[in-house]
Amino acid sequence: MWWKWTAPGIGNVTVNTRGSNFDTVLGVYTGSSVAVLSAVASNDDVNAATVRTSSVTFNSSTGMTYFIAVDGKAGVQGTIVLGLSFASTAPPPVFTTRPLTRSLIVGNSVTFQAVATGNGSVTYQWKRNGVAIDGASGPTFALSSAALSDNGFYEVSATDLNGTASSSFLVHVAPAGLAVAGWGYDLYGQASSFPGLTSVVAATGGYTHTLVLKADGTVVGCGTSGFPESIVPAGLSGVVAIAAQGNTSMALKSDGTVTVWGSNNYGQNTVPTGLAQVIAIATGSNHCLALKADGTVVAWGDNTWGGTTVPTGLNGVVAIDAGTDHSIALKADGTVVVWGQNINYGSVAPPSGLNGVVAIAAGSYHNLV
Ligand SMILES: [Ca+2]
Repeated sequence: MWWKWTAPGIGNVTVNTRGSNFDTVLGVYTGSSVAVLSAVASNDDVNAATVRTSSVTFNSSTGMTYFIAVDGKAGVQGTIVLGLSFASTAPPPVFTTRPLTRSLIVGNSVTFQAVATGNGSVTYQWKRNGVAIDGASGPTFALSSAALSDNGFYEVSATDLNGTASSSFLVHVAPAGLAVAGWGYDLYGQASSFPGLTSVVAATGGYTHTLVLKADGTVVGCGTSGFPESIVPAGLSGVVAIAAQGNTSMALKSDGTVTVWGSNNYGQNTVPTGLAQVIAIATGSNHCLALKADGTVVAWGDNTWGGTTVPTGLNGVVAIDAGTDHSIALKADGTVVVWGQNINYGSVAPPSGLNGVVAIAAGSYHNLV
């Protein structure tokens, strides 16, 4: 008896006659006709002493048609049960265009685009905060009139015959008409020098400086102009997120690249070569973190306490933050990973068994979830 089966991709294939009620012989072949078949694998008994059905395992090629022959040993006959399992060993789709983080004001519109190549056609699904968005199953996703409720962590998954790959990004939606007010330590004007700033979408501060992100993607630095951390690089535009701590300033651009300025006492202004596809940023006093769209984290700058030693294999990250010397990451599974521990101020390791976390925040030498 002959069957034929065409492999959907490269993978491990197992064919067996388990359940057949007689002593089988099994062979798998390729070829254009019966006259020119070449054997791929064959088997008589799974176990010669006890199991007289047959099983073979082989590696398939994409689109290859396999001819499967089952016979009775020495001419015996019976009922054939044929089983076939296929486990893809091919990589899932690869994103060639990833949607990246955007910052906008309520009522504005934005369209995100994903392009992935894979084995055959690729299907897409967009999610917000881990929940599939109804009807969002094409390569583009639009917020036609952004609302505060659209704030969140987004993912797009791309699925083909081999599997699924995901890419993530953030949407920051700010109310219209925001301005900034400050108070407190103001020796350098860091709490007061906001010269009529409007259309603000975010503000943050370090020791003695303040950064304000405007809806047009520009950044304003406040504080004494003699401090490099408050001097925004000329021409900086397209910014979607800002971070500041100590004497370090950081900006994430809509193209997924990062710009750092400030004291540079630990080389934190030197962004790693080729760093791209970043969706979120955080800075400690002297080190920097970047979360990439593929869920991995890149760190650089001061590593005195290991704050830039990202744990090997860390992935599935959805949020990052940094304390003075340490770094913290939240994973999609609700667990938290911390690295870089200042022994002068004690351990910042998460409590044993901590899970179900939805947000993180790093203090100078402590963490909150
Ligand atoms: Ca047999």
